[in-house]
Parts: sequence; structure tokens; C-alpha cells
Amino acid sequence: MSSGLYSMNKRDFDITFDPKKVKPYGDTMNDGKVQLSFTLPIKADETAVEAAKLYAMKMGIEEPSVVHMADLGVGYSFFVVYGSCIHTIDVTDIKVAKVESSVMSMTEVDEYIKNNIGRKIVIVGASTGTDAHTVGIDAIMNMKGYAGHYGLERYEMIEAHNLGSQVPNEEFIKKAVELNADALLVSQTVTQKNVHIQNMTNLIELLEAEGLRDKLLVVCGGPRISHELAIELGYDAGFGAGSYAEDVASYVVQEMVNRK
Ligand code: B12
Repeated sequence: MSSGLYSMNKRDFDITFDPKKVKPYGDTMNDGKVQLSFTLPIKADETAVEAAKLYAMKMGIEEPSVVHMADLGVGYSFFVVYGSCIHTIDVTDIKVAKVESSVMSMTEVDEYIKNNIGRKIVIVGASTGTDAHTVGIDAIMNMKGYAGHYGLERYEMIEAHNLGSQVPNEEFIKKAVELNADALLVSQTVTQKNVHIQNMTNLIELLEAEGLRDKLLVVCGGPRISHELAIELGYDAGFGAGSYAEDVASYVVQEMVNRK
């Protein structure tokens, strides 16, 4: 009799990982267990519990149980639902557009600039449009950095200018010209009603109209930003959640040298 997690035996489906049919993992392989939360615009009572289960079933959750319901007032209720998801995915066929540069440390980036560019580079960043979220752009630019990764202001060979939040695109461009920027960093957090798409597109259009687009590297970042979206919107690169200053610094300096 065979034993062990990866052995093939009569309980195969329960224990065998198949990259073409991946399901969430709860406490056994392929049990499909997920926990999700959502709000329904109905008052919190027994009917609402049934409504939440019904909705979960429509999302492909088998045997849903409402493990938490909270009355949000004025006819809204919040749910946490637990159950088994029936859907599977094939992970062998996934293609992800990603930034093509090798990540260097802060010291390596400074050395790379000295050896390959020979002058300080200028990076201007902001959270633009109506976006008031500053923590993301600060994480990338501020001297003290984020999660143990120093921000661009700390780099010896980078002159970093953080303009803060709610910076209109016109003002951002004006400042970039004044400072003779090599790269612009745009942070976008709020994506409600695709406001980030309009704002990010507007920046590219303004840069193109002023004949500046090809003279600058334009990079964006934020929790809902992907490299794929960035390219689609006319940016050079995009960085999502969990990026650090050295990721974007490495990209910018290598790309500047590639384009020389
Ligand atoms: C703090 C916060 C606020 C604060 C912001 C204060 C400040 N000074 O920044 C305040 C209270 C002002 C606020 C307001 C609002 N907020 Co708010 N906020 C948050 C919260 C709790 C944390 C965001 C944060 O600081 N994250 C930490 C940083 C470090 O992470 P990050 O931004 O992802 O940054 C990393 C990467 O994305 C990347 N990155 C980010 N930018 C860039 C740029 C470049 C160039 C690069 C390379 C990388 C990069 O690097 C960073 C480090 O790894 C989130 C919820 C959450 N828990 O995430 C909601 C959240 C972002 N807010 C949200 C909303 C809806 C709002 C409001 C519209 C609410 C309202 N109805 O008024 C307003 C919008 C105001 C405005 N005009 O922008 C939503 C956004 C939903 C969406 N996707 O649209 C969230 C997700 C909450 C939610 N679940 O609904 N918010």
C-alpha cells in the first residue's frame, strides 16, 4: 500500500496536485475551501442569511455557511461566508507581462548609475489627479522607505522629488520640465469607476501633446496597477502591491542605459 502526500492511491483526487485543475486549499488538497466577504443591500435577518448563501452558490460555492453577519444599518448587511468552490483553473497556461529588469540593491543601483550614466538622475513622483493616498508613493520615495527598503531619497545618485498627493497632471508635467526629470513616477490607488484610467490616460495625452512623452520614462504604481495595464495605457512600466524602491530604481536606470 502506498502512503504519503504525493503518492497515487484510491484517494488520488483528494491528495493529488494537478496544475491543470488547481482549486483553493483549505485543509486537504482540492477541497476548494474559500472564505469571502460581501455586503448585500438588504436588512440583516434570517432572509438575508439565506440570500447570502444563495448568492454564494451562484458564485460556485458549494455548501456555503454564513459564519458572520453584521447589521450595517439602513438596510445593509455584511457577511462572511465559508464554503467549497467548484471551479478549477489551469495554471500551466498563464502568461503574465512583467517588468524585464534585474533587481539591484540600493548600493548596486548607485554604482550602476556612476558607471553607466555618470551623473545623478532626476526622478519626480506624485499621487496624481484626485488621488489623496500618499503612503504608496512615500513608501517608494521617502528617505526612510518601507518595510526595511530605503526610498529613492536615500540613494546617493538619485535626485528624488516627491510632490505629494492630488497633484494635477498639468502641474506634475510643469514641475518635471522645471526639474529636468529623467523619469516620472505616478501613484494611483483609487480605482472606483475607473477614475485611475482616465487620469493616467490624460497624463500620457498631455505629455504627447507637449512632445515630451519620448523624452521621459513614465512609470506608474499602486495596489491595482499591473505592468500589463501600464503598457496598455502608454506607460513604460507598472508596479503593483509589494513593490519596493529598488524595483523601480533598477528598472529606471537599466532602461535609461538601454535607450542611450
Ligand atoms: C490610508 C487609506 C486612506 C487614507 C489616505 C491617507 C494618506 N495620507 O495616504 C484616506 C483616509 C485619506 C483615504 C481616503 C480614501 N480612500 Co482609502 N485607503 C486607505 C487604506 C486603509 C490604506 C492605503 C495604504 O496606505 N496602503 C499602504 C501602501 C504602502 O500600499 P500601496 O498604496 O499599495 O503602495 C504599495 C504599492 O502599491 C506600490 N506603489 C504605490 N504607488 C506606487 C507608485 C510607483 C511609481 C511605484 C513604482 C509603486 C507604487 O508600492 C507601495 C509599497 O509596496 C486602503 C485600504 C487598504 N488596507 O489597503 C484604503 C483604500 C485604498 N481607500 C479606498 C477608498 C475608496 C478611499 C476613498 C474614496 C474613500 C471615500 N469614499 O472617501 C477616499 C479617497 C480620497 C481620495 N481623494 O483619494 C479604497 C480604494 C478602492 C479602490 N480600489 O478604488 C481602499 C482600498 C479601501 C477599500 N477597501 O475600499 N484612504
